[in-house]
Amino acid sequence: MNAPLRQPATASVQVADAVSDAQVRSFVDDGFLVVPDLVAPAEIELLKRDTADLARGKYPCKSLQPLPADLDDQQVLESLLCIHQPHNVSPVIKDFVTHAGICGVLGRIVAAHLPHWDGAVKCMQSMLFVKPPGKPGQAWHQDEMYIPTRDRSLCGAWIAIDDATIENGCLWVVPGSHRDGYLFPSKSPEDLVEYDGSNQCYEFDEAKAVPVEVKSGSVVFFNGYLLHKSLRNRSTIYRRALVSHYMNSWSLLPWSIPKEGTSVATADIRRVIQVCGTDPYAHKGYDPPGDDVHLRKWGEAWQKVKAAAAVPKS
Ligand SMILES: O=C(O)CCC(=O)C(=O)O
Repeated sequence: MNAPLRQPATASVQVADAVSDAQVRSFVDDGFLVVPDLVAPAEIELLKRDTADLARGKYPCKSLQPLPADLDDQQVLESLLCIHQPHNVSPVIKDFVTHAGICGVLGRIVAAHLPHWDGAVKCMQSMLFVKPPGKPGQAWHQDEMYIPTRDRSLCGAWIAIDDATIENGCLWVVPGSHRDGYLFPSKSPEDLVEYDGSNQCYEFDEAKAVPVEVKSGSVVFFNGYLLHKSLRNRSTIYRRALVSHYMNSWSLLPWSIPKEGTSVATADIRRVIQVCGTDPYAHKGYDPPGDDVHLRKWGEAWQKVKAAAAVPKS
């Protein structure tokens, strides 16, 4: 079999520093940081338009085919919880993955817990949460459970497209829960009205949780070990958010079980985008971006959980 096609390395990106030392310290201590007004109102309008355009199939791909033009935005969006990897197909979303203001923060915080880190950051994932009125949130979890890094540097940058409130299902976090680098045990969620069926962490003090209510255009940065969740949208407006995930470029990304003949120690997914500083592994090249998205739809997730629960345990 041929070796996978590699793109040439274009792996050095300079962005202006965008945070104070006090903000970096609070990210290291608390595991999250809110930066208001990082995304301009005109950019937010662009994101809103692109969310509906994506759902309408403006960028045709296997999972998103063009829909009839007479459907209104509500009809095309109403069953969508989340579009995974929208930057694979939308150039608009790809521009937000490399947003200069956001990357200026990432270049200071992502691996600020490591003494000699030089600010190099790469991105491996984007998710566009649509979360229409009435739709569920995602139960307590840690993102490192899904995307392992070798140095605890995973970081989400969650752009609030709408004002995010307790009522419409903002993020909740347990400050400091990232500090030990401990993966909490998890199980299927019990409350399938509140949550979308993804696994739920337990055995921690939930009384320490705080809501993260933010205005549209704010960005919430959070470490991959930070316990976080969101509740059902109880309001009459959408709670849209674009979250992209980043990590220290010096850490390998052992995101999937390595192919036969390679070892766990050197496993390194190269479907990444360098967004800040210089990629020390640029000599390996990059895997080409995906050409599809994955849809998390309300109803389907719930049916899956129900079906799994109905299978008798042997
Ligand atoms: O926005 C949400 O509702 C959940 C986001 C989340 O859990 C994540 O980005 O990891």
